[in-house]
Amino acid sequence: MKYNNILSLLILGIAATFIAKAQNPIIQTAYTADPAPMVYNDKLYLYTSHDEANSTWFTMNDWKLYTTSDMVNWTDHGVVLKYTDFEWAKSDAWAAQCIERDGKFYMYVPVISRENNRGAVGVAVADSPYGPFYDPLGKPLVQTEWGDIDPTVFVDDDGQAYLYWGNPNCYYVKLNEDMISFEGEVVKVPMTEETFGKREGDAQRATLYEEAPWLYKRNELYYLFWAGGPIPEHLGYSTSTNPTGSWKYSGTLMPTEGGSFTNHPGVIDFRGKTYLFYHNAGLPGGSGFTRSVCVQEMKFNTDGTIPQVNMTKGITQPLSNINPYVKTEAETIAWSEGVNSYQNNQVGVFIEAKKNGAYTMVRSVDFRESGATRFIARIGTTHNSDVTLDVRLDGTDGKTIATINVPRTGGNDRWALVTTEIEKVTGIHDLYFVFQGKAQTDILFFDYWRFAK
Ligand code: FUB
Repeated sequence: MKYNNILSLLILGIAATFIAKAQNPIIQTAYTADPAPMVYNDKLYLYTSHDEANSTWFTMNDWKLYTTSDMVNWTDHGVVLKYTDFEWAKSDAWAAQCIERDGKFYMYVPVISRENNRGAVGVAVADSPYGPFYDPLGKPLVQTEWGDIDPTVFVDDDGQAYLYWGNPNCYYVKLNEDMISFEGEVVKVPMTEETFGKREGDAQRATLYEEAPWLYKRNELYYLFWAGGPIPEHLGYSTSTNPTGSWKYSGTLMPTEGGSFTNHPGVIDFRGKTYLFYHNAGLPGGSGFTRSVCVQEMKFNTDGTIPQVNMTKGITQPLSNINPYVKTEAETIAWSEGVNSYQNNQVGVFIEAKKNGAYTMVRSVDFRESGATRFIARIGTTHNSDVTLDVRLDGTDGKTIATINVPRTGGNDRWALVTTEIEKVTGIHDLYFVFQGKAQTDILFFDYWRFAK
């Protein structure tokens, strides 16, 4: 990607429309980008890169993980890997992808190598999708002369694994079964009009391909999705009957929109549907350097081609309900405003209300006919009094079923478990946790909740 004219694109990003009352962007508690979905044991794991707040460049230090079972409520698992976990890396935790093989999890990441100040792709391994990940090589897995970013990994039905990556060129290698070494030479995909479509007026980048490849297979047809130029980027795709090509340019998947000058595809099948993940600048304060991940369902024509799609407000119907009688993390959220997520050694990931009236919403909570009569929350504040947590049904101004006066614990390393009796609640509701207090900022912190009968 050529990052000239950054200033004007930044302004474009800042001017991006905030998609109010929508499910997209799916994460509102941090800026996230470069979505990499993975399905494991009937759960969707979404690894993202992470734009630091107020960034005016790609200030990216770590990768985060979010999970869902219903495609609407997302649980924040915090940072699972940092560029500093690679001793040889000096910066730039850009777009990564994680994949499972034989019970181990392999995360392929691009970073800048301190050896030669150039991009390189590394790999980290874990026994669980949540980590901890470690660097088994102590050095890059692959490095060419230039542009080693945006790795995508895919294991075919015959067990052969492939790693594609690169900007402005697209490369691939066949990974060995150990997933941390490869066989043969790095191969450059022919950068031709036939493979990636034609770009006008840029001799250095004669095709539409820019970066962000994503390899996917459906009905024996292989798809290489990618971010296309010129910037601001769109999403395009190429298809092949073979995982190493030859690739045939097959069209635009998603035109340029959404206020970020980059985009980045991640495509996955989950519970009988196919989903397209991408990013835009849809959150307040959003720009090309403070991006947000979105998702929507994807359809295919009978011949395997894909109808072009625009960005939508996302998935509005959850695939299943939430059980209120087991502990749910406060960072399991369908939508929120004025709330950030953090993590510490005491409780792991938690959320903090940044302003009076901030709220989180959890979709489709099933109290069943038997109903709930008690609400329990682990919570705290640094303020003396007048800090409350309201639990409301079906809207920020819906019926209040519980009000908790939040105890002053003194810091987010100290917590109180609070229980309150409530009027019986039955049936299925969207739950709103509304945070109120007189302070200018940091109203309260919230770790988990549950109901009891
Ligand atoms: O997030 C940093 C870079 O922006 C990624 O590597 C590209 O794909 C683009 O999204």
